[in-house]
Amino acid sequence: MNRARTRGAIALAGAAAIATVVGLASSANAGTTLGASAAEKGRYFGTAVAAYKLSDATYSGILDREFNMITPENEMKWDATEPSQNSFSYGSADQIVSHARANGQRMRGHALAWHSQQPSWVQNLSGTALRNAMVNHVTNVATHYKGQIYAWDVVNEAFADGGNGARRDSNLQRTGDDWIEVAFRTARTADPGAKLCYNDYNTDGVNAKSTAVYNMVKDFKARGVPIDCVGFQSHINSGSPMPSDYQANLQRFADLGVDVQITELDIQGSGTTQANTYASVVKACLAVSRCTGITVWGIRDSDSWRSGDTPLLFDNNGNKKAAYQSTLDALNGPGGGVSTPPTSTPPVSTSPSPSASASPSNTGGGTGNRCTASVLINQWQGGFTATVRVTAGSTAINNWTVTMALPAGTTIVNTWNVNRSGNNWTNMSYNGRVEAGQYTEWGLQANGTAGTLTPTCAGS
Ligand code: G2I
Repeated sequence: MNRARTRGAIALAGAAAIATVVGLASSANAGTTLGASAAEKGRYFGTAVAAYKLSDATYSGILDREFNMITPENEMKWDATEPSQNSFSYGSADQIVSHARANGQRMRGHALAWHSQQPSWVQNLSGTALRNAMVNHVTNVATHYKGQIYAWDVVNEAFADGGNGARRDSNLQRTGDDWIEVAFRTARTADPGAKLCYNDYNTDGVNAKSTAVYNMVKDFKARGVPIDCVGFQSHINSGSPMPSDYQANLQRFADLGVDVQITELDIQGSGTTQANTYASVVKACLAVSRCTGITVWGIRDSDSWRSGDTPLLFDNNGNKKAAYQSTLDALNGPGGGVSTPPTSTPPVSTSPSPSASASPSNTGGGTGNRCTASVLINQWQGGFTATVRVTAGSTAINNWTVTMALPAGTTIVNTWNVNRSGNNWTNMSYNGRVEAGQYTEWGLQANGTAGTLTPTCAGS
């Protein structure tokens, strides 16, 4: 039953050693882009993307150079994906997903159920009809993108501002308090491989609203409602400055057993002040081992929903700002050890739900020199993920190579926590060290049929 908890405990046991390796790697080999530097810390660095801007060469040039996670800014919202009831339109969102696939970027899905940006037919529904429409929407959209989403914002902004920690009034809320857990359960069934997140704003420090979210997450964990992560939007400005307990707040959520992510970061300002705040946010994430990544809400200041605040990392011409450099420096700085490196958090490995454990279609394994490798396959129509576990023998190893061939006709979409050379898969800088009897995991996503995979492991 407590598969996720057991894995977490084992991973924690090796955390000190992994952190040491990360520290050495980062000083010797500092990244030169946001994505690469975050990856060296076992994290991602993402941005919101608008499909219609992908044809802008400056925009996509920066996107593909710097970012390894993409959130569609508007294209996966309800008004975009189901403009009329039960008639789905995925054109713009698919364009972004194809771009991500072609450029080795992963996807955060945003957002399945939200009071805002609902098509007018939804705004006009209530009661059971609305509840059923929501379930149908979540099922269809999550199924369409099954296997292609690292994490979904399943429910967005469901709590009210102000001091009482209440739910936000909305048509969805009026269908009953359980609408949130119904959305999460529905999403888990549709895509057992995606991490399922609750996402909100003004929850970046310890306050009545974030505590209400905290209590909901705690309750969900206690009752087995499938939730894997909490997103903190972090729209920081003069009216909503970075709270002094930002890191402590991330940590208290992480301590509930969920990943935390900074999902829509932008910081009003300019020059050194803005640069310092960006660095503080990055350092806070690096200090929380379950903070798996940071997404900024746009690329250039001119791309921002609040362009007048000049809140992003690149100016209107696509030049790097001081905030870019401070962000990169913070990513390359000390700290950032991870117990389970998040780029290694494969879509299928930590899902605690019963449906996830039912989904692997086969398992294989092999014994080798100083380590063993086993693989868990999650196959769906047309594609699969393979999560490979490398377990050290009776002595610790510092490097490993898994040999594993994929069947002809398969094409790799994405890999995490691993370097590949043909059929040889070797450790990254941060996950080569595996203590005696402990394990690390890496994975891949591919098109085609996995069949039976037979990994063998060699450690040194
Ligand atoms: O408001 C900032 C963000 C807060 N958290 C949830 C995010 O989803 C939200 O993103 C923003 C987008 O950045 C805006 O681009 O959400 C807004 C809508 O709530 C987006 O604005 C909308 C405009 O209001 C529409 O008029 C426009 O048609 O963008 C649409 C597409 O360009």
